[in-house]
Amino acid sequence: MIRSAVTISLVEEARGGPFVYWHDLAGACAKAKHLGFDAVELFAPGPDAVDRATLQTVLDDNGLSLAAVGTGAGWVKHRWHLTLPDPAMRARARDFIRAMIDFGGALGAPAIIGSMQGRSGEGIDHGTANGCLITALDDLGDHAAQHGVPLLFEPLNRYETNLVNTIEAGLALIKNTCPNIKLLADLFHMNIEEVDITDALRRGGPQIGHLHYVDSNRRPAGCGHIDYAPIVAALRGIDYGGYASAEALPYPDPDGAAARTMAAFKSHFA
Ligand code: LER
Ligand code: MN
Repeated sequence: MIRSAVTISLVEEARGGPFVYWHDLAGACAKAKHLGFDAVELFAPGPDAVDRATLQTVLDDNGLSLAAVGTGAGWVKHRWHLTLPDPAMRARARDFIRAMIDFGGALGAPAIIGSMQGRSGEGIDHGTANGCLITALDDLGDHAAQHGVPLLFEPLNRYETNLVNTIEAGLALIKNTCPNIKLLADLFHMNIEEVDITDALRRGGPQIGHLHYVDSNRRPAGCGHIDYAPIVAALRGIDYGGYASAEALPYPDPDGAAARTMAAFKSHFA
């Protein structure tokens, strides 16, 4: 069964980014419950930004699960990522992600590596950057396994990274890592990079661990030009049983984005 999730950002520096609810964790969870979401995906400033017991209480009070936690605050707040030329800075990125894995893992949620994959170029060639990424994922994937959760790795479009842009490239990458890494299929990035989104999902098969459910223009599902029927069929075909998580712009506003997502979710996955 595919379950619904909606994003909440608590990161000031991410303002303007693709998150539905902003800043008010308890308020967002109450709204998510009211609309019938199964879970929330949290983009937090760091591992200590939200008290875990408080978060668990807010989730329990609203009958919600934690679908996943983002790690991109390491980049937007600190300018750390896993493929920086300086080994000390890469170590900071890895420590930050490890702590975010512990934060989410304690609540049964996987962490996402998206923008923290970084890029090659200034001071680091492509092969070296790729090697750094594999070494880090190997280590962090093993770490996530201690919590009984996978580590989610997200291919991003070409304007955000030059390392892993497609599901196929993601599959090639994780062949070289520990087996506890799953891929995150973000329909916004896939609409830019994939030749055929449904083929890519089928190729990903059991390695697809999470879905960013969003439209071509990064507005909520149904507000752009993605044709969802074949995508839904492809997800069913691979027995996808994870979340469809609305990582979308708050268009026309957070409440409207959440309501539009839930209406689309019901029409696609009911
Ligand atoms: C970034 O564009 C994105 O899609 C996020 O999920 C990455 O952390
Ligand atoms: Mn995404």
